[in-house]
Amino acid sequence: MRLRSMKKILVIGGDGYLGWPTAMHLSKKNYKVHLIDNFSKRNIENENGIKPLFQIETLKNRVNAWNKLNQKKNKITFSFGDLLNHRFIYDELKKFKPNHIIHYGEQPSAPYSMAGRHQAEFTLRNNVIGNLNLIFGIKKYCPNTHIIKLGTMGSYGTPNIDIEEGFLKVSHKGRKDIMQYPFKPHSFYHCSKSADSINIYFACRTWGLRSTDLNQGVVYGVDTPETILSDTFNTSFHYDHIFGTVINRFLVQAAINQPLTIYGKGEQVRTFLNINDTLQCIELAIKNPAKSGEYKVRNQFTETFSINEIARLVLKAAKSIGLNGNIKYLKNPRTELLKHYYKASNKSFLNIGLKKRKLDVSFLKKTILKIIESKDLIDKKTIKPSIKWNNK
Ligand code: USQ
Repeated sequence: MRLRSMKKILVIGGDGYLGWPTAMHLSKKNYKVHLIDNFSKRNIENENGIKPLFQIETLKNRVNAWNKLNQKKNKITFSFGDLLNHRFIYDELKKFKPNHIIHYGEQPSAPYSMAGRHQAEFTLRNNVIGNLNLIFGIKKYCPNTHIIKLGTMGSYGTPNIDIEEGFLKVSHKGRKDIMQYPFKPHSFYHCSKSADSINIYFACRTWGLRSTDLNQGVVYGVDTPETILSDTFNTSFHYDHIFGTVINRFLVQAAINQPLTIYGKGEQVRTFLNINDTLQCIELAIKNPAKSGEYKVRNQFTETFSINEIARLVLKAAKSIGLNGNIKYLKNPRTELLKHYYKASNKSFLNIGLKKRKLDVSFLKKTILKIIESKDLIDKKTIKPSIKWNNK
């Protein structure tokens, strides 16, 4: 494969839980991949005394090891820098001129964004202004580049009507229009993602940029075909109360015979997908890009569950390998609807060929067994939620 014909992909947030597996996956598929990261997630880990479960190498070491293993011309490259520094991202775009940008480079934790004014401000500034600098850079240096932006299902919240993909047909006082789907975010983090969606849609309408906004559900899982090649390629798997997402937390809790921490009554419903389906969706989004001036929204999830349903599946898996498995219902630290209607569409990805992986007991069992191998590294102190949405 000649470099000249190879599509170039910029992955922003290449050090993260999804960014690093995406980088390896696309490099394997013969895309030329360049990463950038500001390591802000590692700073938040240090600030809060938390770390991912499996040992992770520095990004430089991972990139070097990957390039050595592959011995290919299309080596992954990496630049350290911050989207808040607009000159940095302008330079990167000017030099690399990507065909597609996959933008994961945002503060991803809802609880962190709710910890206080400083954390909310950091989240909004880092995410919204970083994204703004990126779209200004694209306009100036590579206006034909396709931006694949990681959004969130949490921007829609839990409305009492069906969730469509980005837009809603509205009929009001005898007139009709198609509007951006109303936002009812779950946290300041989700507010930052909603603001990004408004800004990107505006830039597509006004400057003719092209973007796919991927409203992703809650991701779970540890392994991808590339991370399992060597411990050096591990990704940042969290189980703590800040970065750990619910299924990953339950798996770790089950592995150490701790009760699963259900917030409230567990009747809240969310959408979910396996980390390998994130990779599949990214590739589908690359192969089916938005056109110039188009702002496309795809809801990125495969299944819908209540938290109780998730807990029941994890318990079944835990019990099948002789673990105790039990549940603790905690007073919900978040402000969220406890019981609600929920029906979300994901037709957009199904129409372009998404093959759904199912969350099943055998997958959960396998993951618990893997976690048990590293159970001495689990810091139990970081599991209990201590951040409240409203500490009145
Ligand atoms: N939950 C529990 N027990 C726990 C942790 C969470 O019952 O120990 C419940 C929460 O109350 C919430 C649900 O599980 O109702 C999901 O919480 P989460 O922490 O797994 O996910 P969330 O904070 O919404 O954020 C995560 C990612 C975020 C992504 C989002 C997709 O951190 O980056 O955007 O999932 S979504 O949830 O669809 O908005």
